[in-house]
Amino acid sequence: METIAAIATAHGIGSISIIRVSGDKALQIAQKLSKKDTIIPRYATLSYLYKQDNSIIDEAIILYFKSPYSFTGEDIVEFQSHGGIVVANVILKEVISLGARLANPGEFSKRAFLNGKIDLTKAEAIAKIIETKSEDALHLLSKQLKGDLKDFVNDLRDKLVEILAFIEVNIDYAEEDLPKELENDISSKLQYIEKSIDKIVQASLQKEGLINGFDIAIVGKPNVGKSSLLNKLLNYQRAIISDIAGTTRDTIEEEIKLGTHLVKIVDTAGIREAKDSIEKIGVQRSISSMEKASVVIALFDISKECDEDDETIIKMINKYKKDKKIFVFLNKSDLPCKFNTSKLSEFNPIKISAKNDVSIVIETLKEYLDNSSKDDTLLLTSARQIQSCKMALEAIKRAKEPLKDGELELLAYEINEAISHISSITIKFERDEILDKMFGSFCLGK
Ligand SMILES: Nc1nc2c(ncn2[C@@H]2O[C@H](COP(=O)(O)OP(=O)(O)OP(=O)(O)O)[C@@H](O)[C@H]2O)c(=O)[nH]1
Ligand SMILES: [Mg+2]
Repeated sequence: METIAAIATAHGIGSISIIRVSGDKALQIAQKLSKKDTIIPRYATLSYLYKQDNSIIDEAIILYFKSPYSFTGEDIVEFQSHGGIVVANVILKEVISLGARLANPGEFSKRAFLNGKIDLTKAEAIAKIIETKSEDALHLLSKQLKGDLKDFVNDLRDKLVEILAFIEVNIDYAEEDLPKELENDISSKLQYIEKSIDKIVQASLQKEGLINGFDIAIVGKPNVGKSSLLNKLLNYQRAIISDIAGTTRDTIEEEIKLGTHLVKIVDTAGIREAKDSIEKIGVQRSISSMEKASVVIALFDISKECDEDDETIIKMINKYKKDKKIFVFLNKSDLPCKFNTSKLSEFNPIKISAKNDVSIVIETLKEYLDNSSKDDTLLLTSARQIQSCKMALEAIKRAKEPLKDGELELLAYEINEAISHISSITIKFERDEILDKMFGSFCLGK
C-alpha cells in the first residue's frame, strides 16, 4: 500500500499545522526529515525538519504511531509544525519527494475502515462531526462515534445470525418439519427484531432535523404577516413587507440559531387561488416547502374574519399534523379580533403581533427544539443507514410466510438478506460467521 500524506489542519493562519503521513514509508520519511535515527512511538519528539539540501524548514513535534496501533492501522507519523499555509506546504512537499503521495479526500478514514480499525458508522460519524453546524447533531454523532449504533446493529445481527444458525441446522440435519415450539420461538425473536428496527427508523425520520437542522416553514394566506414574522426572527428587514396581498412571490430561506439549535426558516408566498402564472408557481413552492419542513408555523390574521383562504390553510395543517409539528400563531393581535378561532383550538393557537414582538414565538420554538433533543433515543444519522434498516425490515417481513409454511430454505434466504442489510450499516457480513455460530453453539455430536 502506498504511503499517503496530507495537511490535516484547516488551511489558514493558526498556531500549529499538522501534516499526517500514513503507510510503510512514514517512519523512514520522518527519520530523513528530522535526521534522527530513532523516533520512539507515542512520544512527542521535538526536532528540526530539514530539506534535502540541508536547510531547515521549521522546528516541529513529531508523533509516531506504530502499526497497528494507529488510526489507520498503518505506521503513522504526524508533524506538528508552526501554523500557516507556507510551512505546512513545504513540509508536505518534502514528504512527497521522499516517497509519499498526496492522500485523496477521506483516504485515511478509508484505510482505517479497510484495516478494521473503525466500522462504517464511526467513519460516517467522523465525517459528519467535522461538517456539523449544530450542537444537537454533535451530541447524536458523538454517541455514534462511541459505538452505540454499532452495538445496536451488532446485537440485532447476532440475534439474526443465531436464528439463521437454528434454521440451517434444521435444514441440514433434521428430517422432519420444524418443531412447533421452535417455530414460535423464531417467530417471537423475529418480531422483537422487527419492532426494534421499526422503532429506530421511525424515530430517525421524525427527528431528522436534529442532524440536518430543522426546516421551519411559515405558511398562511397572503398578507397575514409571514414576512413580518421572518424579519423579526432574523432581526433585520430580509423580506419585503407590504399591505399588498401577494408581496412575497418566491420562498425565502434563512438560517438562524435558536438557543443551541440551528434552524432553517422558510418564508413562503401566501397560499391562495393564484391570480397569475408566476404566483401559481410561488404557491406551489409554498406547498412543497411545507411538505419538506419538519416544523410548520401556520399564521392567521385575526383582525379579519376567517375566510376561504384561511380554511384552505386549516385543511392543510390538519393533513400534515401527524407527520409534522404544527404551531398556530394568531397574528395582528394588537388589532381588534374578528376571527373565530374555534377550528384551531386543537393546535393551541398563540396570539402574537409580528409587528411588535415575537419573543413568544422564539420561546415556543426553543422549548420544542430543546425537548426534541433531550430525548436520548439512539438514531440513525444518514440516509444510507435508514435505507439499510428498511431493506432489512422488508426481508424480515417476507420471512414470515416461509416460517409459517416450514419452507426452511426460503426462510434462511430471507434471514440472510436481513443480516446482509443490517450488517451493511457497520461492516460486511461474512458467511463464515454462521458456520462459527452453528458449530460453536450447537453440540451436533460430530
Ligand atoms: N397591525 C399589525 N399589522 C401587521 C402585523 N404583522 C404584519 N402586519 C402588516 O400586515 C401587512 C402584510 O405583512 P407581510 O409580512 O408582508 O405579510 P405576508 O404574509 O408576508 O404577505 P404575502 O407576502 O403577501 O403573502 C403589512 O402591512 C404589515 O405591516 C401585526 O402584528 N399587526
Ligand atoms: Mg410575504
